[in-house]
Amino acid sequence: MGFFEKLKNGLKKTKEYFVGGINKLLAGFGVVDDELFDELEDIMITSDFGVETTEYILDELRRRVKSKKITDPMEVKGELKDIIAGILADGAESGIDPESVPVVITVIGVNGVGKTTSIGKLATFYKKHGKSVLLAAGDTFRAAAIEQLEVWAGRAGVDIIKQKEGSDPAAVLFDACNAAKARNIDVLICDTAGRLHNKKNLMAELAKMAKVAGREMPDVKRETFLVLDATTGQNAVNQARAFMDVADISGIILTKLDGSSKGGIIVSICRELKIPVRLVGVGEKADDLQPFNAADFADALFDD
Ligand SMILES: Nc1nc2c(ncn2[C@@H]2O[C@H](COP(=O)(O)OP(=O)(O)OP(=O)(O)O)[C@@H](O)[C@H]2O)c(=O)[nH]1
Ligand SMILES: [Mg+2]
Repeated sequence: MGFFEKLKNGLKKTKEYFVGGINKLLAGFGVVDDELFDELEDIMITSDFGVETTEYILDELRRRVKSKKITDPMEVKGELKDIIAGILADGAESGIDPESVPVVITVIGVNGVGKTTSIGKLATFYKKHGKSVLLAAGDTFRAAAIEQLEVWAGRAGVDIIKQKEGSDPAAVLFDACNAAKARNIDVLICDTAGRLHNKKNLMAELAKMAKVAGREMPDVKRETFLVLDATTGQNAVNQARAFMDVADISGIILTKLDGSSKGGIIVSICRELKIPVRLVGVGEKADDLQPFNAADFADALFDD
């Protein structure tokens, strides 16, 4: 399956629910009136666009309908797609450039959102582009977390630096940085624990890890990717706000789009958080993580 087909396939549930709903709605309306906008609003809210973003989009849509004198409901869809594509394209530095190395990436996020899986996929992605990759088992909270990362390292054919369960994540990262330097590694990716810390502990732990990376690899680009689970809807936006207080987030990985019919959340994220979406997860396998591209995404969403 090609890149675009895979994305379309990953967005199947959202396409059925959101775009399918809109198609049905527009086909049933003879005119563009307030009732049509009310129904559109319902579909967008239940697709997790969020209240604020839904209002913004519908205001813009009303403005365009008026200025372009649109009377055919079917024309509304094209305008809607255009507005959504515009919001998705607004995030600076979205996507990911595999040639932008060396880089140290720390992956953060709450329990079960898909951090470890995304790290495995990212390792596969860089490996495919000919880059050398090293993983750091920074989730030392559970032994199973270290083993899970080892399995992904094996799949991707990359090495992993680990310590025993309960060790200091910053110490694991310290080892990993030194191994990366000694082996001339292009991409070092560090896992973190997803347990719900209190904010103060989380902030201290992440700050300590950032300090280690900054000290050990001062000339290397550093990224912090926040992983959000698309199936959690607006909750994902709230999680992001909490993490923005404790870490300097350079991008978002939005996972499990394939498992959600409410993919509208990505529009809400792009508009409300002002953090670029870098990658999207569209399945559980190693090649089910795609660099985010706004135009492709809008096409895949609206394409029949
Ligand atoms: N369908 C689908 N499942 C995914 C995707 N990304 C991750 N998952 C699944 O989500 C579950 C949790 O993934 P993990 O990678 O273990 O999540 P985590 O954030 O590391 O979890 P903790 O370490 O417990 O905090 C696993 O069953 C993954 O297979 C995705 O894009 N699509
Ligand atoms: Mg994990």
